[in-house]
Amino acid sequence: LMQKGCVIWITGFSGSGKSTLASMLNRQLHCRGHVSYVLDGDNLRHGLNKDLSFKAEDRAENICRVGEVAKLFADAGVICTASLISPYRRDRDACRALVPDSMFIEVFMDVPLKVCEERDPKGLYKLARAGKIKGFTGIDDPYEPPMDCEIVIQLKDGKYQTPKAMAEQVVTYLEEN
Ligand code: GGZ
Repeated sequence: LMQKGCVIWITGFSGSGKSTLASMLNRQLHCRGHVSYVLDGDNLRHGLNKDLSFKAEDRAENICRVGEVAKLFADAGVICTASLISPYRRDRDACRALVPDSMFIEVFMDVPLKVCEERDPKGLYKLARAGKIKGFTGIDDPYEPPMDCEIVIQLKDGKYQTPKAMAEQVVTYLEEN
């Protein structure tokens, strides 16, 4: 019996743990015998989306293209996880509108900017604060958190949860719905 495909759309600040969750989720789904695939914003910007900048209209185009690709995967029966900052509500909602509502699962990485900035895994916040990167999400570009999403991933006692715990939260949602 073929599994039903869906789109798992992970949104949140740079450094909030989107890619970590996406790859652990991918692993857990594989282990359970599902076919899944990850579309990572940062990776795709080196290929499919390498012509796009970080200004609002290019982010919208970036998100729209990934939404279309995710839809194709979902149509093919794949559990497709997209991890992009996707800072604008309107762009995320446009992706949601591409598939039946029950096939779009929006996951919000609810990590305060301060925590992401302290982690700063690639040193990008530091560059943005120094004015060396312009239009960085959270510093001098907006982020609009989801108002009604399917899953919220939160800190535990002010600290990041383990990748395993975060992925299990999503798998549990998928099993229950
Ligand atoms: C936000 C930026 C920027 C600016 C470069 N703003 O944490 P990362 O480094 O590895 O991933 C981020 C990635 C964001 O790409 P997305 O395709 O997810 O963004 S969006 O959905 O908004 O289109 C970050 C890096 O690119 N990066 N410049 N100005 N993030």
